[in-house]
This record gives sequence, structure tokens and C-alpha cells, in this order.
Amino acid sequence: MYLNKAVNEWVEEMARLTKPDNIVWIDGSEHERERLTKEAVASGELIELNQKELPGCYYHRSEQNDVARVERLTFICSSNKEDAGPTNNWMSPQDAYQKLGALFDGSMTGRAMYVIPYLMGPASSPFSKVGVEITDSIYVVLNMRIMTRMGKIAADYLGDSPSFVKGLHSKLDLNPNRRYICHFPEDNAIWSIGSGYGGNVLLGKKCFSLRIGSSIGRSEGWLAEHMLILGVESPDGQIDYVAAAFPSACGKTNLAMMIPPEYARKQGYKVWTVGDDIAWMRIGDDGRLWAVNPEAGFFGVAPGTSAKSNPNALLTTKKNAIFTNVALTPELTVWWEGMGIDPPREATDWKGDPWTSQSPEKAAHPNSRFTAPASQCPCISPEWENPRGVPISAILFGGRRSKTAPLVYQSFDWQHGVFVGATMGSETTAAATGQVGVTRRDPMAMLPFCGYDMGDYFAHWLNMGKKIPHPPKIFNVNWFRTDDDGNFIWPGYGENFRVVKWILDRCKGAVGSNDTAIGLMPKPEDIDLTGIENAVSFDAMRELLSVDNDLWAAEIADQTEFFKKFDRLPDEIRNQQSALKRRLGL
Ligand code: GTP
Ligand code: SPV
Ligand code: MN
Repeated sequence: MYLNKAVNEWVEEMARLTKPDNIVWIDGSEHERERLTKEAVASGELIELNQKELPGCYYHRSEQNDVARVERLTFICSSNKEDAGPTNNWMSPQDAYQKLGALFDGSMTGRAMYVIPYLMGPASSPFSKVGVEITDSIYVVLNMRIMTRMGKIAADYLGDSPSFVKGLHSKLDLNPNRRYICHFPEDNAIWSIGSGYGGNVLLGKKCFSLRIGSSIGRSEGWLAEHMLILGVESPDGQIDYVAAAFPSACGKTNLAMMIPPEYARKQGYKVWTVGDDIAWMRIGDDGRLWAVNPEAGFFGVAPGTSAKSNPNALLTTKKNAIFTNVALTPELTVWWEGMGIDPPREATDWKGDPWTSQSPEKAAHPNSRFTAPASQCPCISPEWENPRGVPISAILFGGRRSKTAPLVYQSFDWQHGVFVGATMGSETTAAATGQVGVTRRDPMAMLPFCGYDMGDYFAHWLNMGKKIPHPPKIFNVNWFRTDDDGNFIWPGYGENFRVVKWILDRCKGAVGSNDTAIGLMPKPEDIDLTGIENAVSFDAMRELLSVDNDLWAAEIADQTEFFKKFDRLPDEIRNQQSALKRRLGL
């Protein structure tokens, strides 16, 4: 396949560098999928699962040292160090091209080079963008096939244009000492080497849609965000859309696919999924903020996904899915902790070792994942491929906070909402390598994904607020508050609908609020507890909605410490913090 002159020249140049045995142009056809799958099964890269139980499904185990994004090896390579900002690792473009160029030199010898044209965004949307990923991994090709609109559709969209994001990936020898994920925002290029896992290598996802995307969005006047998008259909048929930014493994997929509680279903409420991880948002002709999901599939956390917690996700993975680092049963089906069914007596764990239900170790890696087509999701929104996107009524920020943050509060206005997002914190998870469970500041859930200086990013958010005639209302949520024994107080999952309902009622001006120092909070009786009165007592509700001044004083001290890193922190953010302090009497 020949795409266009610009692509061809670049591919030839990369082939001269990486020296593959042959070049395979990916067209996205079914025939091609079959051929590559067969090849991957023959080489052991994939294991065919039980085709009766899981038709079209395959299993993959990555290297044990390669099971999550590695933020320490992820770089923004802008000419000026300052443009990468204080929260990103930086390498100069020259150093990065030289250092990685030496590693890429001959890295594909003995292997095929696959050239994947892919489209981020719906096929006929003017907002969509084309990337081309060069890789030596069939696993990457087959995952990109699910996660993006790949092959001919992207080639057609690109036409003769030289404007595409250039992604180069090689597994090399999967040696963590030779692993780098480098982004060149000035060249719209990504070079990733030495990994075979998830966000390190599926370059359309975090690398393009967020890191390069945020940088393009800033210059073009839109927002690329780590957000799910969902629609809530009311009994009268009206659908209101919400976008929500939670850090990795903090509940985006779950919220995006939630099933409303019985009382609400009976009234006729429904939840529709537009996206579970990324939102590209622009100002529409009507002055509202409109969002598209640039992806075509879900790369979701497996552990904890059960028929009870997220039946829609589970059903999405019943065919044509790839499972990575979960446990494999003797029947060639999959299992993970929190799947809601008894563990198999015997299995092979994510490391490939024998495992029994008596083993003290986890059978699935905590960051094990499924890759599945969004179109298979039972609650996929009829609007999910609408080229215009969907209009957003509310933006939610949230993280894992065992104490400090209440269940929900509304910001006073957009500018205050940006401050709320900018001061988000969350306890770390297994989605990135490193210590789990420590609180770190993670503005807008974008700390690992912003392609430029986060101070400039806050300024961009503040500016957008001035430009959007009818901006969404901004809220903060926290499903993860715990009691003194460490148990979650709020039941979470589908019950989160009750909070989203209050949020949408606020957007419509249909419910009041309590004015507090940190923002507008529900009156405890305004969160509908029908059906869970026994699980969530009135006292628990009061606890969930309480604001502890001592904790907030510590919170503000930590924010201040974080802000010290920034040379380009907008005054407005500092002013918002001063106002918060004043309101808290600090
Ligand atoms: P990424 O794909 O890494 O961006 O993650 P995500 O934000 O989509 O997170 P996901 O929905 O996959 O949830 C991650 C973990 O959080 C799973 O173990 C879930 O079971 C758990 N979780 C999700 N929602 C809730 C909730 O409302 N309450 C509690 N307690 N846990 C939740
Ligand atoms: C995340 O870590 O936020 C993910 C998984 O969605 S990854 O694709 O690895 O980035
Ligand atoms: Mn994510």
C-alpha cells in the first residue's frame, strides 16, 4: 500500500534507520487480521482462547518488567526545557533523536516493520486527526486495530496531506534500561523504544491523543483531556452529557458504563457511553463545549471488573478482545481478582507460572487489561461516532482521596473550577510503575499526559473559560472516602449515578445547595438514597459531605508546595487559593 508522498518518504527514512527484513502496510482488512493473528499465535506472542466461550479472543503476557506506563522514562522533547514545564521529564530534541536513534539503528533487523495509518476521531469528523505508527510488534498492530480506526479509512482521510503524527515504535529487546518514550511536540512525532505495553506503545492513545494532542489543542484553541464521556437519558428522552477526569485506575471506565440503580431505571433513566478515557473538546457553533472520543476501543483495567461492578465492560469483552496479563485457566478462559466468580482451582498466572486458588499471590497483574471494540459495548451511545461530538453540561474532576475531599462539590464558576482541577490529588495506583497508594498532585488527571508546561496548561484552561459562551459547570467528586477501618464509605459504581443526577440537576437549576468554603455542596437529603438507605446511613452521608478544616489546611500547604515548582503559574490560580484560604478562615 502506498499512502502519500510524505508518509512514504518518512517510512523509507525510518526503514533505513531500523533496517527491518520487510515492510508491511496495514490496511485494516479482516483478512489481514486473520493472517497476523495466526502469525502471533504461531510465535507464542498470542494464545488463542477458548473460541466457544470467547470467540475472536486472544491472550497475551507481557514481560514482567513491562506491565505499566513508565513515567520516569517518558519525555517531552521541546527545544526549550521550560516549555516542557516542571512536571515533565525533558530531553532536547537533538539528544533524544541521537540517543534513541542509536537504539533504533537496526532494531528491526530480523523482524517485519508494520506501518499503521490510523484515525483518531470519527470517520467523517472535521476534528479527527491522522497518525501513522511504525512498529515491529504484531500485538501493537492488533491492539491498534481495536483502539483506533485503522488502515484504509485513515489513509482515505489523510489523502495527499503531509499532516500526520509520526509514531515510531520498536520493542528492541524489551530491556528496561533501553526503554524510552519520547514526544516531539514541535515535530508532531513520537519515538517509543524498549517496551511492549499499553500506553507506552499504543501510540494513538496517551502519546498522541493526550501529550501531542494537548499541545496541538493549545495552539488550535481546544482541549485534549484524560476524560470519559457519558450521556444520561432522562425519562422524557433528553440526554445530558458529562465529561469526567479521574487519574489512571480511578474509575473512568466504570463510571462511563455505569448502570443506574433500580429506582432510577424504573423511572426511565439510562446511561450511555461515549468514551472511557479520552475527550477532545471544542467550542461549538452554539457556544457550548462539544466533545468527541478519539478512540474506537477500550483498554480497560481487568481486576475488579465483574458482572456486579461493571456488567457492560464484561459483556464488551466477550468477543474479539485481547486480554493482557490476566490469569489463564486450563479451559483457556480468563480470570482475574474481583471478577465476581470463584477462582479456578488451578490456573497460569500473569507471569506464566502455575497458580492455585490457595496461592497467596495475585493471579492477574493489578494493571492487567482487556482491549475491546467500543462498538460491542451494550450501552454504547448512538452518538458516539457523531462527527460533531456531544455537548457537555458538566465536567467532573476526581481522584482517590481517603479523607479530605467530600463525595461531591460544585465550583463557584469556571475559574474556580479550573483551580479545583489544578489542585486535584489522588492516591497512586498500579497503572504506572512506582509506589502505590501515596497521594500525589495530579492536575486534571493530566500530570503524566500533558505535553507542555502545566502552568501554561492551566492558563489555556482559564482562557478557554473566557471563550466559551455557555461553559459546562465544573464539579469535584470522590468515590473513595474511607472510614477508620479503611472501608469505602460510599458504595460507588452504579450508585455513583445518584451523585451524577444531583450534578445534572444543579446544571438545570433544579436543586439547591449548601454554600461552603470549598464550593457548593448537596444538602444530605438531596442525594437520592432510595434503595440504599441501609447501606448508607444519614450519618455516613454527613461524613461523606463533611469538610475538615485541619485536613484542608494540610491540603492547601501541599498545594502550595506543588505550586512552588511552577514559574508559569497563572496569577488567577494563586488568587483562587488565597480566596479559598480566606473562606476557610486560614
Ligand atoms: P485507566 O484505564 O487506567 O485510565 O483507569 P480508569 O480510570 O478507567 O479506572 P477503572 O474504571 O478501570 O477503575 C479502576 C479501579 O477502580 C477498578 O479496580 C475498579 O473496581 C475501581 N473502581 C471504579 N469505580 C469505583 C467506585 O465507584 N468505587 C470504588 N471503591 N472503586 C471503584
Ligand atoms: C492509563 O494509565 O490511564 C490508561 C492505560 O488508560 S495506558 O494505556 O497504559 O495509559
Ligand atoms: Mn487512562
